[in-house]
Amino acid sequence: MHQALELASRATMATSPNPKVGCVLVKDGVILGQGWTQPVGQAHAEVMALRNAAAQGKAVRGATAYVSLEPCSHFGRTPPCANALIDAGLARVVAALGDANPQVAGRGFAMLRDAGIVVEYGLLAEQAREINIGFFKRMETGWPWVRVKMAASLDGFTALPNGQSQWITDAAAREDGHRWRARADAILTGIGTVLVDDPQLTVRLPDDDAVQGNAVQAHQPRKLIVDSQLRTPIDAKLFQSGRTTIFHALNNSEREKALQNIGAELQCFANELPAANSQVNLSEVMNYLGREQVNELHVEAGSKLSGALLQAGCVDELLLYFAPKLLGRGASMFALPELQKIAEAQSLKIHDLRQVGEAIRVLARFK
Ligand code: AOF
Ligand code: ZN
Repeated sequence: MHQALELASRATMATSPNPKVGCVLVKDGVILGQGWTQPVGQAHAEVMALRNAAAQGKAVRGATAYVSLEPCSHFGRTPPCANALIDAGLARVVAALGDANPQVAGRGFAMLRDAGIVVEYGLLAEQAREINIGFFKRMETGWPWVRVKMAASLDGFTALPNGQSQWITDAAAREDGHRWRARADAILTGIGTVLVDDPQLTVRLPDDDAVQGNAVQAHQPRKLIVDSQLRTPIDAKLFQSGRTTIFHALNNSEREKALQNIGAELQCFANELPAANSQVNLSEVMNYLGREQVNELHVEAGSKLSGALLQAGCVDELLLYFAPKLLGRGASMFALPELQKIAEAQSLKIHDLRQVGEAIRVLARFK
């Protein structure tokens, strides 16, 4: 199963919204074939493993399949993997965990059992879930897995009072940040950041990632901006490549047309009736992204949007880089309402803690 998980992590972002799965076929302690999920619409891991065994002339009848997810039971873009395993005459299937897709959940296992195959699951389930954490979140709740990234000084400031923020963290931490961008389906920012930083919101990684077969290089996440009053400049750098969607809360056909003319997609999700002071309804944004099959959403925004997402209960984890610098005064990380009691504080647990370059990297999740 460790090997199956390693194979799953070789699948590229092109599988999305389909989860990344790995499969190893074993008989008498010998690996007969292995495979991982291909780009969406193409073969799943189990089919790739069966093909791999066939290509080597290995007979898989009576073998065990170790799969990092329950084999699918449905005719989606591809036929059911459960059928392929049954037809190949496998004796046993060991899965890490069940599929959360309601079209599959439990049915893949049932199909295999009905065909007389021994089914077991639960092996390395937690690790298997981590690889597809966005897929599971979306299948279970309809919303993407939302990660908010922030870089700050050791005393918690993200910029100087005059707005300067480039660069608080060193190149190593910034490159690490790009790796997190690369594994997301979409990157979200706010109009404040667009106006101040004019970000490109692209993934930029050194070539060695492509060479090592991580293949994160090719994937550029979709770009998203929360811009209630449609203030995004049409010459903003982020329009230079990729697909951009602007969430707004204003009816202004002139601005709308100007932005659509340069290729931006617009979605009006106003909290009240669309007007000059309306705000974007962030829950509606999450519903929309779920419908758009965004599994993992990476947020790189300022304190206002990041704080608002926290307040709206949209955030699953914080990815924080603390550089060993003191700024004394400046912009805070999250705009949150003043509390009267410590007991009212939003409380998280540390999921991962390590040093990246000079910075301390904290991955914290809500309980
Ligand atoms: C598997 N093995 O490697 C993956 C699975 O549209 P389709 O046919 O590609 O099916 C997509 C669904 O299949 C997806 O939502 C998830 O439930 C499952 N993914 N299943 O047996 C795989 N990637
Ligand atoms: Zn399948």
